[in-house]
Amino acid sequence: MRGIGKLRGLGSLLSKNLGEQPIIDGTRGISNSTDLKSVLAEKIPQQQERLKAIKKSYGSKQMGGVSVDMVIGGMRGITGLLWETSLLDPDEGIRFRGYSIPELQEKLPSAIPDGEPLPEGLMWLLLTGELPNKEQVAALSADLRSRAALPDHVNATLKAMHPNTHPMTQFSAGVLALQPESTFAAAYEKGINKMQYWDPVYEDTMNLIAKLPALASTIYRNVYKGGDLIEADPNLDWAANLAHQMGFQDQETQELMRLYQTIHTDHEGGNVSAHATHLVGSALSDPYFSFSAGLNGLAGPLHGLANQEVLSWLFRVRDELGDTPSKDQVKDFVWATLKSGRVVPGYGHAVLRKTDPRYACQRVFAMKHLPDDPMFRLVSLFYEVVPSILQETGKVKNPWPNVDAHSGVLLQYYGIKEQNFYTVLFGVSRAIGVLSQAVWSRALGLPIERPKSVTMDVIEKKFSGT
Ligand code: AMX
Repeated sequence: MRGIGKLRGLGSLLSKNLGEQPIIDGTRGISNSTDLKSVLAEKIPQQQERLKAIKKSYGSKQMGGVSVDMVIGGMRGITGLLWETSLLDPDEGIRFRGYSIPELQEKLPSAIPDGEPLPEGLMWLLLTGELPNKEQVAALSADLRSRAALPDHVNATLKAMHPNTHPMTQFSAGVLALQPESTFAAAYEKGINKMQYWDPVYEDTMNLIAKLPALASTIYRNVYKGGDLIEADPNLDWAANLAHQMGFQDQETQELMRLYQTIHTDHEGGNVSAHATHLVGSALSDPYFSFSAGLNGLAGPLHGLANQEVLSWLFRVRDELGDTPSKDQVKDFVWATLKSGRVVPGYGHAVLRKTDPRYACQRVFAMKHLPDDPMFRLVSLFYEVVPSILQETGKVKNPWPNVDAHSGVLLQYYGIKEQNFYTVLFGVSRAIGVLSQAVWSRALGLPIERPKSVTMDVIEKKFSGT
């Protein structure tokens, strides 16, 4: 219960600073109820009071200055978002509600003894700040299953698209095709009180996340398997059903999918997919609109598409140098990539300054299940070679691998060979993080985003002394 202990600590620290006005962190006590929505409903008023007290007491305090470099440089280093579900430490990596990935692998319920965590467990944690027990995870799994069916018109929409349409374009369009089902949009039209926004956003979040395995697997089966769809298995959990509906029935692939779907959920609020979802949601666009916007950002090669790029790149290495290239050959290949003005995909990060723990846990999985796979060996060889080369360039701030440097090789090993599809799998997972935050964004009444922009003229006039 470390994360919760941490939050408790923050609560008491804040109350001390505020004198008689205690700030309640809302995560005190562990709920035994298996009904996620009622656990959440209990916590929301406390968190609303907490935010009000923070605004009142600290609203005028400064959290760091903004330099011209920050304004021009994609807002790097500016703290400008509230994001409750996870926090990224540059050296340590991601923590979900205070818990690291290895801690979650130990503490979250799994489908098989000593197995990988179930993403439903992480979803419960992200939404409530509480580590769930087995019964709570089972109840959430069942709730998602009950909402999972995809309306027929969605597949008809997908099929009407040009056959060359990238799976990510189809995925985003499929999410938009579901938008007429939005409970939030309907409630807003009827004039819902803003204190109640979180409730229909929660319903949309549950419905949309529940349907993503069916949507993603429909795209997969349409594009690569002749449109022969597979029904969901009522005995399987959310991630295993995704693998199952794609056509992968063996337990090890389903375990990989559970791990994959857990680790890609959330990476605090400033990354492109999270921020795009948050920004669009701040206009009170419903979760279908806002998550689709997040997916469009995830589709960029500097963000989620990097997992596809990594694999294409590894294949080029293998085609040119064979299965077992020497270190020197790999070094030359990396330098050639850099000299041609391209990035080394899967390496670098805007915030992280160490090997991504999401890379590290996939490496552990590979060492356990596929230690002798030639592609895994190649990935390991790159891990030995790339960081020092990127350091040598003198400009790359983080020479270490990120999550995307590893995932493709694991998927390949289990027969999911279509790399154009990989970012869809990333997107399915990302929904859990960004939509859990969307529930809290509406519960906390966060306002429409509207940062100030300036022209070059303004900067020159301000600082040139003219
Ligand atoms: N290969 C080559 N050059 C790189 C590099 C890499 N992997 N990572 C950074 N650089 C370069 C930048 O392009 C930039 O060059 P420039 O000054 O000539 O424009 C310079 O190093 C400084 O960049 P930075 O501050 O270290 O990184 P950033 O915050 O601007 O960008 C990121 C971060 C992830 C976009 C970048 O590292 C990159 O392009 N990596 C490869 C693509 C990738 O793996 N993306 C996935 C990231 C994780 C995710 O979102 N899924």
